[in-house]
Amino acid sequence: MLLQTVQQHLQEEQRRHYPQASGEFSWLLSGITLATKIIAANVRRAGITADVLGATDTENVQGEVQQKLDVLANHAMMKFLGNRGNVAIMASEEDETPVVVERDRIHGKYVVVFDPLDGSSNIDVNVSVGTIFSVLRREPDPTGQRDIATDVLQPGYKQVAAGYVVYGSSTMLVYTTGNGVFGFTLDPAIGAYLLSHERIVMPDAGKQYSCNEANFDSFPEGYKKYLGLLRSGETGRTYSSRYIGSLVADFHRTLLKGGVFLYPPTKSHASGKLRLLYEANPIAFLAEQAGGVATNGKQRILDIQPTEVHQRTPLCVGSKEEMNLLMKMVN
Ligand code: P6P
Repeated sequence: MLLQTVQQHLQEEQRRHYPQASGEFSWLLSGITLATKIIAANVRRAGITADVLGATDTENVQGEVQQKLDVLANHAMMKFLGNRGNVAIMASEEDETPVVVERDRIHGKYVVVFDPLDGSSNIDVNVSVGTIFSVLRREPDPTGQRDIATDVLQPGYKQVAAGYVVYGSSTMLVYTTGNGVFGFTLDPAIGAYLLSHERIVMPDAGKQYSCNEANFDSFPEGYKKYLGLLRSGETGRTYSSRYIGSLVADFHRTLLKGGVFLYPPTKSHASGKLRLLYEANPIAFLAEQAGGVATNGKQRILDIQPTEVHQRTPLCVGSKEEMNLLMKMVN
């Protein structure tokens, strides 16, 4: 297979689907790939370099103690996206309010929302973590006075790109621009993401379900019945349970192997725990582009109109077969 970098691949995709493309989007994505290479280098050395393991003495907007790598990852994304010249607004899981890039507030064509290091509480025990991003378009704002919420709170079907980097046994970038899903593996020897998964398609059915079963007793009844059915073998399929507790890792496995990932409403998170804008929406865009399904148990994730930057949602995502059965049982 011809080794192709993500930049080459993106240029070809842009030429094929958007011949008039200015190259601005490719330039934006290169900011994300650069930031994630820096994050990867620090995640990989976390145990041995300057004190990046462990928690800071600060909390983020979620009230979660910030891991030191969270802070580093957020700075990297802010710095290398903010200097692209075409990103007007950035919204991060780590920051209460979106950041306006003043220099690009008028002409900037893009908004990027991201979780710079999802699952970071797993870092100290060497479990895979990830960076998740979602790119939205925005109209120029000649007056510079537009309410930034107008540009940030867009439904997921308006995303122009989405992806994640999973810092696992290898570092992989998976992204879509609406014409399929592609995977690139970081070659540390040359510091480049090389195409390793041409056009990822999620299997129509799988053999694994993924949820935090410690919350089982507080799941709504339909979810309990659904999981009971998967476990019983009455569907004609035998399932294993796999749960890492890191969304990017749990979804990456579901994307490649099929099956279903669930974070239903629970007693402690009645509206679900995962965030709509920078977790559920990019994951849902990727899932649908790979032939899968993503809902909040009642409606398509990508159709939800956001009302707050950090709003939460239940998330059910996976193969057609498992998701069609789920929708019949939880509604
Ligand atoms: P729980 C990690 O903290 C995270 O935001 C997601 O990456 C992951 O899917 C979820 O929370 C795990 O939550 O309640 O099972 O620990």
